[in-house]
Amino acid sequence: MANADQMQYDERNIQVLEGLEPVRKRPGMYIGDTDFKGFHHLFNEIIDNAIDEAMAGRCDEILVTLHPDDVISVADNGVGIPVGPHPVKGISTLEVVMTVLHAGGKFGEGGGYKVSGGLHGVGMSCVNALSESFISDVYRDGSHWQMRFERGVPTSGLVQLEATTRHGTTQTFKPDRTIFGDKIHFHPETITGRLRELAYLNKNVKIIFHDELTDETETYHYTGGLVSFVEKLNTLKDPLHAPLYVYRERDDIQVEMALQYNDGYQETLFAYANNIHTIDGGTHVSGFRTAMTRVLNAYARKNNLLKEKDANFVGDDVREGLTVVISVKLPEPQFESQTKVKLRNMEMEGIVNSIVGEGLADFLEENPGTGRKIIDKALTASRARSAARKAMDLERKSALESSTSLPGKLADCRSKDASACEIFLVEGDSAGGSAKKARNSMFQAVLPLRGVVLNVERARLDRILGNREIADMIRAIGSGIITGAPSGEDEENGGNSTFNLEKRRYDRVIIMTDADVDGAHIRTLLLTLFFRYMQPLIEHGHVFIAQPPLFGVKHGKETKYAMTEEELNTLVKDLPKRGVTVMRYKGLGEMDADELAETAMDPKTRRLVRVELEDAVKADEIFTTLMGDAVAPRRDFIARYAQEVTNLDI
Ligand code: 0RA
Repeated sequence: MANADQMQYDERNIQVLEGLEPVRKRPGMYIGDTDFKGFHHLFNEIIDNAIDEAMAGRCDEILVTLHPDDVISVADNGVGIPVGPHPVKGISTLEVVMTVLHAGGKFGEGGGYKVSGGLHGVGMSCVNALSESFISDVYRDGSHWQMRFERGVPTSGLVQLEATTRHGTTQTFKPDRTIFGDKIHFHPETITGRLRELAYLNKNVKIIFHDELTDETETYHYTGGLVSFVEKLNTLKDPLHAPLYVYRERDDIQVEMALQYNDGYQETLFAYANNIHTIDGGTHVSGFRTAMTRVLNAYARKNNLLKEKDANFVGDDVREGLTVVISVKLPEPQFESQTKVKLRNMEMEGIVNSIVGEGLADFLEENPGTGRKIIDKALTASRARSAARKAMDLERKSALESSTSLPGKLADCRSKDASACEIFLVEGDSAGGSAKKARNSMFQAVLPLRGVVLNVERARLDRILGNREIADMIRAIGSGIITGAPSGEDEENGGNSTFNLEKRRYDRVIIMTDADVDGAHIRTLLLTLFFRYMQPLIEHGHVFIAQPPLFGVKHGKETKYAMTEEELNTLVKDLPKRGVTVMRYKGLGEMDADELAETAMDPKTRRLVRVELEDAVKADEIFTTLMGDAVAPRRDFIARYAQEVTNLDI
């Protein structure tokens, strides 16, 4: 028999279900998708809440445990989610937090947090709604409290367990298989990547990750904070000076920045707002850029390093070889949208500009040697840039001469509908010849590339544009290249990017190289070009890698293909017996047109891998390792990841 308490409880269950129903009906609206990303978004939400507690200065240790069966828990040593009755709802505050959908705003206004990770802030209730089980353990007010849920619905009341002096919150959950299917699993490296990033951004918190499946434990705690982050990013580069660190608070806003120039040409910039990686930049980034250009110009003029006749530095001049991490924390962050991660708060532009400007000016005054080095670097960059501009004007001029400007070696497709077309970048003229025979010329274009592609990581723009193969690719693809701000804040900043995704002449750019070491090398060089100069092409999923096989096994009229020795062995075993011929293709050129079409080009049968920019930090590291000046790390890397390098799908 149900007592009065349980009856009331049933009614509440129905209310909870109705409240969280939109989340279960349209999970994508809340967490982006129900694939790998959305699955990990659940974890991000829960860890962000623990980090919020750390940002409020109430927690300094977080333990993340990955249990078997995709159960994960996040334990913090903060004050614990309040369990007392909620002033408005009557039920416990914990239950409110876990079952009531909050419209963006962070729970606990006033007494709650100053700042919080707003973008992920769909709330713990969303994660709860999308979890087949969720257990909240709270340690506060002298007791251990616990409440359990299934798919957002409480399956227990708030239970008071043993007495304890401990304080904090442990959230344990398992994503709902009926929402996410049974193919996705927590990926430890995705989780630890985020934990490492959070530890760099919040130096006061120690984050421990324990993987019960491997019984491995990893601790992330960087007392150097952003300085450690920048040093890490520059590990394989040659820095010109010790990092510059700036931290200041103004009103309720915290601005933190570390930067260090190296002797390379690339800019590496990571910007965060409330711990969210703002890939597309925003007001904090443009404030930073304005400060850099303004202060370096003023310093160079004052010290007569820029002469009267010299023009001022522009933004691009002070970017070469700059590695910088900017992290701002503010009470009400506004982001452009869920997909475009760009900070919008207008006040941040001026605040970052002024704080970074002061910090940089002080640093230059105190370190004149470093100041001189940085200005020298900007001067060299500025000169190289005007040479590049000339080369580019020529390039652009010829590109404007419409069809005649398409490279001579390009076998273009007949369709002019870019959304239906694809281009194969093929290693070598002979493979190019086979590809031309194998293609469907209606929508497939072929551009053969001769020799080894130029390593853009080690060349300046003028040389890059002067390289025939690269210029041909740029003209064939049609969308131009990024020459200025790489992270989307061009509009605000008058950047001089000549990239326009809409102008691409093909929907898919397919890299097709031999399945051997040289092929892997050329593929990596091409990926470097796309990563550094056409990144939106990768971001929007337009870059692919063809997967031509290494082996063919002929059995009667039928041919089957294998990518590896292992696959070959299985294949041969599967077709046990007589009349089996094994062919080993030394290169694409050895395949006949039919074979090439079937394995690498015909959309009905080919294998293609889409290139993804999953983790920008890792990608940056890989490209630096593989393509930069330092030889030893590259050798180590290749030796360590020989398998992945040949199958590099970053
Ligand atoms: C609301 C108010 C207070 C703390 C929290 C929520 C809180 C939330 C989470 C989520 C994960 N760990 C957490 N720890 C705390 C402050 C209440 C007070 O001042 O006592």
